[in-house]
Amino acid sequence: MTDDVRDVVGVGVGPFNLGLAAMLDSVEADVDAVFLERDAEFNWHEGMLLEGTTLEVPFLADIVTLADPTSDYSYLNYLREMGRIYEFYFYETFQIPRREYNDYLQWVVDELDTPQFSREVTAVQWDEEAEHYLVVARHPDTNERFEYRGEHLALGVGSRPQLPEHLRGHSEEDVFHTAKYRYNRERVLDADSVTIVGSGQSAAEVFEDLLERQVDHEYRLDWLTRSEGFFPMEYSKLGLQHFTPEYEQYVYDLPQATKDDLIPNQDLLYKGVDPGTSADIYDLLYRRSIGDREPDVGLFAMTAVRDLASVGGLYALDCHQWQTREDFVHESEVVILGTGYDRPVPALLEPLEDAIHWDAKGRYEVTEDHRLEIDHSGDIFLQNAELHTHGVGVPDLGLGCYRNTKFVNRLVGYEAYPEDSDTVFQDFSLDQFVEHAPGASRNGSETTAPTQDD
Ligand SMILES: Cc1cc2nc3c(=O)[nH]c(=O)nc-3n(C[C@@H](O)[C@@H](O)[C@H](O)COP(=O)(O)OP(=O)(O)OC[C@H]3O[C@@H](n4cnc5c(N)ncnc54)[C@H](O)[C@@H]3O)c2cc1C
Repeated sequence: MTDDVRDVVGVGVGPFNLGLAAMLDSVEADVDAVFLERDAEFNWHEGMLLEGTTLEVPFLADIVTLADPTSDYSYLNYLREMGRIYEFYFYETFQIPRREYNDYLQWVVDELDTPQFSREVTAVQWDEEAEHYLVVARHPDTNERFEYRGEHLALGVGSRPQLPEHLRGHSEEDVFHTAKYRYNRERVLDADSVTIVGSGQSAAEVFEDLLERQVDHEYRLDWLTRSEGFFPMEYSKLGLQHFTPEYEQYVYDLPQATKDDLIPNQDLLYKGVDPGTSADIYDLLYRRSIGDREPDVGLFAMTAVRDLASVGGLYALDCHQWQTREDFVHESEVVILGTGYDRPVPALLEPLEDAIHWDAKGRYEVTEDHRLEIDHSGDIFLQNAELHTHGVGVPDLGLGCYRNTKFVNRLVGYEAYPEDSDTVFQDFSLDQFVEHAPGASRNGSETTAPTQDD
């Protein structure tokens, strides 16, 4: 093995791989790592960094605290270093501004020497003779080629804005994904009519932003969604326990067919509208309608947008109300698509295709500790690509530390960070419930409940 073979090469620098970089930096063991990012600098979903928006998880879900509250890379230490800890103390709010979370992550990037920017990874190969990965990258502007070698990989390329096929192919200034909203906002404010499609948090934030600005710009604003309503995402304390190691383990242990039925039906655990955003929108509409005024706004659910055609400077949305089975056309100058994100298998893995284990639906097979099943001795740690095997906690920022704990401990070969367990007040698996509840027993087995004779 030569000196230039790193222990781990990270692909992508989002919150999850940045967390891994920060957690590796703090362990006693000497781990040689590099993390490669395509963009020229760090930015977290820049197109949606809107004034007034907050993280959907408490600040404790920064990239290190749940694994190590004493870490130098914690959000609280960032505040201390910025001279803002007293200001935060009286802010008294767990959900921090998204702009500040971004600033915090940029601070961590500056503190570390393992992230490298303007490095787009184009291919990963396995060097059969040397038994390690060869990672090929290019500079996106100059096309200069770089090679990195690593015993292991951490794949953290995140997700991609999803534009339904039938809504593509129009002017990118007039019809675009919410991920591009901030870049296109000036053009939107000039329009006479704007329609937002979808009812997740991003769509709601764009709607709220445009509703606030409507008084100065006077466009017609409509919000359509295929969902049954503008429903909230789960925010009750017991409900949030679905984002824990225990629930993740429960899902992992289910048969794949059961997971495939379950996961698509759990959207409202993490994809609906934040109840606070929903209340803000409602209150704004209420104030706008004082004195019998009609806000120039429409909200309409249960409506699928089936097609989009450009007609004389406007877009005609071919709509279908699926419950009453009625069709209609809706015209709008700008259409903003809050149609979610997907996680395609990145092309950079093509050279490894034959060694990767795929399931019957062409998805990765994944180990319990979030590694790709592959015929090579080097591990590939999966960040946020294993929703189909581990469930809804996978994209959640609060579970990033737990996943990275597993990766770090495996890399260093000892328990550098504790692997949390027993984190919930409820049971998800029957085995656990039977173990905890004296009155419960599996059919056919003896109850352990105390009897009157005991
Ligand atoms: C607008 C928005 C808000 C969200 N808010 C929350 C929230 O409040 N709470 C929560 O729990 N979750 C939230 N999420 C979900 C959460 O999963 C993401 O916020 C999080 O960014 C995912 O982190 P990641 O590291 O997987 O990927 P990303 O943050 O997407 O980062 C991946 C990085 O990889 C880079 N990359 C991709 N391909 C390559 C390549 N070939 N070579 C080099 N680099 C590459 C990309 O440029 C990118 O910088 C939100 C998601 C969105 C879209």
